[in-house]
Amino acid sequence: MGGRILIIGACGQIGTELTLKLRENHGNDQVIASDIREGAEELMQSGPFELLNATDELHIREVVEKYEVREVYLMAAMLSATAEKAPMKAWDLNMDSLFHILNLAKEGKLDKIFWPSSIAVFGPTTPKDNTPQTTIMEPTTVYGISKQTGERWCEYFHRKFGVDVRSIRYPGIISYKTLPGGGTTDYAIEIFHEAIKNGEYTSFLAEDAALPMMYMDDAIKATIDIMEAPAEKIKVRSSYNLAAISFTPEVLAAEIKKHLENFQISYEPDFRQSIAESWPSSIDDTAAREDWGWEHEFDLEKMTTTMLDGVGKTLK
Ligand code: AKB
Repeated sequence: MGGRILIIGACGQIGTELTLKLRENHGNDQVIASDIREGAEELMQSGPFELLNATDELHIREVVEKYEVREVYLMAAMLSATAEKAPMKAWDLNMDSLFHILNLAKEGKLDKIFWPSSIAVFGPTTPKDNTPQTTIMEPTTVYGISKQTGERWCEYFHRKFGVDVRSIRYPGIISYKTLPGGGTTDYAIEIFHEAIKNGEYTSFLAEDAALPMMYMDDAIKATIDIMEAPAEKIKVRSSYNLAAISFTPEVLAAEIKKHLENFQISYEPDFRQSIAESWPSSIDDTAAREDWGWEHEFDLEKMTTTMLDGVGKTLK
């Protein structure tokens, strides 16, 4: 085994922190960052970087060969809100990139792949509370349809060709170092920036829109834990449910108010509200906990204090 790690989509919200953590764990020159655009200074300066379009199969192959890559984290994707505005572009990006990586692994050129799925694979007919690992999945968004299809292909490539692909269904990921782009759960990050800058926030989701969420450190830990687990422990080869905290905009605003007592929130739900309504409120992640020992660390209180502190420092 051995070989280097390639992150595709390294400059995005999760990609940035994942790359930095993997470089800390494996050594800077062992982890190749790539994206369609340049990213945070810390990421650009800490190790190798390649400008790479995730749909460009030939270029991906060249980069894999050039750096003797054996593991890929495919983090490039168009998220739920943006994908509704550019359905075909989202479909092409989300599916083509996955096929390029699955095929490389099928040819024996990669040992292991990480590909993120999302709570967006669920839909309005899915049980909303404590959504089981295996249940009705009728997603109504372009993003959700692409993630559900991707899950089926991952399982197929594993079963048919023995590809070691591992995946988790991310909830909304909350962080302050890199901003998210085009998701329905992004309000839970914007709210901190606006609370600190202006003392008020207008939420694009309704006050009672409960969604599963997770602090970034937990998401990174889950991603690395599932990749480091012995292959026989990974029993689900579509994608694992993963949970930490669930809350509504109203509950999050009340938590922020404990620290910023003059903070005001108002609500002007837009098209993202109907996306949120089609997703689960909370997730049952027993399979991830039992199979590969997943445990979260950040609850609502700890996430809120960490975000206020972190956003406060970045805005200084
Ligand atoms: C989004 O809101 O689109 C993403 C997700 C839940 O996958 N954050």
